[in-house]
Amino acid sequence: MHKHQLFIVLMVCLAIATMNMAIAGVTGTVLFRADFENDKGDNDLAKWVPDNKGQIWKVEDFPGSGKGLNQTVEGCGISGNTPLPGTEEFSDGIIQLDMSWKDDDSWGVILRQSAADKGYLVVFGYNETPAVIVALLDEGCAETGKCLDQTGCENGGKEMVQKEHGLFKIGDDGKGTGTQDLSVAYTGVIEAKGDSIKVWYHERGKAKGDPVVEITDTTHKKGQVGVWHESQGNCMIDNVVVRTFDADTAVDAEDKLATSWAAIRSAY
Ligand SMILES: [Ca+2]
Ligand SMILES: [Ca+2]
Ligand SMILES: [Ca+2]
Repeated sequence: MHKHQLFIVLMVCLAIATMNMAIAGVTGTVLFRADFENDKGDNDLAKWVPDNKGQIWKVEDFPGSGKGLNQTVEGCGISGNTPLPGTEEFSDGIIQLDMSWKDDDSWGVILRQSAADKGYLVVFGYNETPAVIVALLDEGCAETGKCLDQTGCENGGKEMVQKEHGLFKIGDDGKGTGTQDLSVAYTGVIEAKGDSIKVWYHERGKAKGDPVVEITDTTHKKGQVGVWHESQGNCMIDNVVVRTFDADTAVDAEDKLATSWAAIRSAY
C-alpha cells in the first residue's frame, strides 16, 4: 500500500470514528426529566396529567433540592397513575426519582405499559407497607381509584414479589418508622434490561447498595412509564428521570440540572 493510500485509509477511519462519537452523543435518549426548577425539562404541570381526575399536583418546596411536585389530596379514591409523555416506547433503561412523605402510603412507578391492564407496577412502600413490590397491571394491580390491598396486590396477594426494604426500623405493629414529615428524601431506581428488572431504594445521598428486588420476567417488553401513588396526601417527588442506558450527560450543559444529571450518571 502506498503511503498516500494508507493516509486516505487512516483519514476515512478517523472520519468514521468521529461520526460514531457524534452519533453516540445524540443517540442516547433522555425520554423524560423533571426537577421543577425552571422551564427546562418536563417541569410544566401540563406534562403531568393524572389518570385520576381527583388527583391534584402542585409545585412546592422539596427537602434538599429546591422545588418538587406535591400530590395534594388524600385517599384510596384518588390513587392512580400519571403517564409521562415521551416515554411511550420505553423498553430498556433507567427510571429514577426522589420521594418524600407526609403520609404512610406508597409511591410507585408503572413501566412498559401498553394498555390499562398491561405493564409492570413497582411500588416504593413507606410506613404502611415497608417493602418494594413488583406486580403486573394484568392482575388488576394499580387500578385507578383503588388502594393496593383493595386489589389484592400486597402482603401475599397477587404481587410477583414483595420484599422488605429495610430503610428504617419496623415497629411492633409491623409498620415502618419513617419520619413522615418530608424531612428525609429517598431515591428509587429501576433498571429494566430485557427480561431483567432491578429495583434500588435508599436514603438520598447514601450508598445505593444492592438491589432490593431483582426479577426475571418476559411478560412486557415495551410501553409507557408513569408515576403512580396509592392513597397519599402531601407526599412529594423530585428529580424524575427516564432514560436509555446510553443517554449522554451533555444535555443542557449550562443548566443546573446537568449537575444532578452527572451525579445520577456516575451513581448508576
Ligand atoms: Ca427540584
Ligand atoms: Ca396502602
Ligand atoms: Ca394515605
